[in-house]
Amino acid sequence: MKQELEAIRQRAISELEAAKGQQELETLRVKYLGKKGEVTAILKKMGSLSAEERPVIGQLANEVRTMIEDEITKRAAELKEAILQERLKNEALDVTLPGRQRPLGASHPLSIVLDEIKEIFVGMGFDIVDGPEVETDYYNFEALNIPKNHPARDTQDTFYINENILLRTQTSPVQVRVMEKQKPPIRIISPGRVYRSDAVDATHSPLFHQIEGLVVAEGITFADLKGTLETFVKRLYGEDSVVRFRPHHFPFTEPSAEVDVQCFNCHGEGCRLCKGEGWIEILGCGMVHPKVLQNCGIDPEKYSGFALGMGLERVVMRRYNIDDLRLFYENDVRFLKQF
Ligand code: 2NM
Repeated sequence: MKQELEAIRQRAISELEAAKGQQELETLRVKYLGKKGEVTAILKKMGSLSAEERPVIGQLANEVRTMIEDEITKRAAELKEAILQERLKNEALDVTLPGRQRPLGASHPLSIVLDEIKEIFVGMGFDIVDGPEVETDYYNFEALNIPKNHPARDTQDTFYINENILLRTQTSPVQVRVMEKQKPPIRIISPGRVYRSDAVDATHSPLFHQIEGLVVAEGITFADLKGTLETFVKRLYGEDSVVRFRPHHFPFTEPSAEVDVQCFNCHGEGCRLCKGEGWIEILGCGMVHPKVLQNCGIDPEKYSGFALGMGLERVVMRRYNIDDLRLFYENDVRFLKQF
């Protein structure tokens, strides 16, 4: 029995040393110290021993058991430490490494100037509204007094989805939708993307941005239009700006005008910037045509209004001296970083 115990001790120790996980340790514990374990079996057989042998073997068996228990505890701690060390190695952080750069974005020049324009109109009590970019023929043309066969509907200039559905060529359809829904007084601007079937060059793009404005209430006159636009232009280009109204024609306004600001580069002398004109055209406007009001369910006998429209790209190009509008859409960071 003594030899048996010695053999068990040897085997247990070498097996425990080879154990590679907590699960294996548990299996070995059961194998040697469990109810049906090898050491337990020896203890059970002690009844057959002589009175002299019993305490000797008993003591030895207890020693072996204690030894195996201690060895299991020791191996368990070692394995835990090994796992920890392995994790520390794998998850090591080199705190001396430089941080990863997260490049900070910036507002697009179109957004910078659009925000400024919105701010000016909001300051005058206008609401900002938007609407669909895919429109019906009715909202984009018919309601705006542009009947079938009007040159403004030229298929060359307009992207048609089908005969009745198209990409809006102006943001006026948004204003028609507001007039249909909302009773005057109405004071809104509608900035957004518009589409024309133009070939791309330095000054043309099939997608560009417009800001249109609309005021409808009782007693609105051309004087309100002039005052509002003069205020707008002076806030955008400086209080000393000189503004000029020129008669023009639009199907949806009557009378209509174009607004020029005196060239801030040459003060009217004529230079490269204003192409020798002395004036720079910045927007179109007019009194909303009675037919348009009527189309939207507003009584033109009771209400009147004015409207305006301007292209955002042109304003921004002038502001930053940008000579090619394609730069706005290419998203080249070397361009975008400059604003
Ligand atoms: C312009 C010029 C003049 C305009 C008209 C309307 C509406 F919906 F009230 F009829 N919205 N925008 C308008 C008037 C647009 O763009 C150069």
